[in-house]
Amino acid sequence: MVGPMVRVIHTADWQMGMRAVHAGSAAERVRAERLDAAERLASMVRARGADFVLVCGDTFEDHHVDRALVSRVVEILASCRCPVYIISGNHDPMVPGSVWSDASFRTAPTVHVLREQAPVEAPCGVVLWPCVATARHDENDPTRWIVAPQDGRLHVGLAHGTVESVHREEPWYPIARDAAERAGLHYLALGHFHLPVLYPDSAGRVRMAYSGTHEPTRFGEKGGGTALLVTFDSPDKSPEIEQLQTGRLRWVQVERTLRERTELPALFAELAALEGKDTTLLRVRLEGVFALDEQESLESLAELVRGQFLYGRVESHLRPAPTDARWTETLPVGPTRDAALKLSRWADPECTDRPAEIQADVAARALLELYVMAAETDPS
Ligand SMILES: [Mn+2]
Repeated sequence: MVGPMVRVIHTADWQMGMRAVHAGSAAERVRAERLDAAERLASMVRARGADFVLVCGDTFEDHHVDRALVSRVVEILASCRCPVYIISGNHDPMVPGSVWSDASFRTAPTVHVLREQAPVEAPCGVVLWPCVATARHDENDPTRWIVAPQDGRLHVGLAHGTVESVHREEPWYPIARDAAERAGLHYLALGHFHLPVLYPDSAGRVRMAYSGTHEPTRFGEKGGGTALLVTFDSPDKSPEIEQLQTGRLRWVQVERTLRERTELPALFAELAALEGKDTTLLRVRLEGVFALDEQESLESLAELVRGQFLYGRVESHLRPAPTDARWTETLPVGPTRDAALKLSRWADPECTDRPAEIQADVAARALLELYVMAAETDPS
């Protein structure tokens, strides 16, 4: 039987030892922050009086991570001061000679690496169903083996994989959206997807979830840096789920297509006003056109991005705006060229055959649009 209340902290995707080459000069800091975030998580485990912790895969970036780092991670897990149950993921699959055979795991009696696909007794009478990843890729649903008996006990699964469509480009370890319900689990703790996602079952009860990575890992990853506190009152009720904030860094990606002269100063003001620059990694990708006399604004923007943020870079794919209409003559003969020639004529304020409903500046903007489109499709 389940006691009055069971509290579980669910986390995943620590990816310790991540090289973070995409963070350039801040790579070292990014790696250090992953350890800090794990320490913050361990202190939340203690503060919330969790009964145990579930770590759902990809604790390590790969099997080649530094052994001192493995010891440090085991130390942090042990500092939770309650049992910790870990499954492997696609980054750190359970194979002979893997990171999981490191001696430091044997020094921490509360840290349990679940090596086999078999039910495990956890505190408070809970039964765990670990889905152990044994390869980088697998085409089968890792939860398929689970048939939890409806015996009044609380049954909780751990799995690492892709719930229908969260990662279209990476279809490995597919997990059905109704996996928890089908397996008879009260809760299925998931890892692999880096943002927190809760999945209600057919009755509207949340029975499976991704916790999100404890610290975001890449540009554009909005909303990670989380863990879940899952509280079970009774097996008949869905658990109460609270999202905890464990991460600190933000990976911001800004993509802009510039057309008008006012846009560069506006973007500068927007980025200058961002809060928390010292914990923000920023990637700015610019497309479109800029006038030659805007070169200076572009350089100030690059300076702001590089100088004031923890890490920043501007990827400029801007093209200089045309200074006259000669480029239209390089277009292949056909409708695009006809349109360009017409717009170019209409863009002249002195034009006499421009339709009354079209203003010269509208025609000029449309012409610029065509210029960018033509430049982007030009393989040169
Ligand atoms: Mn993964």
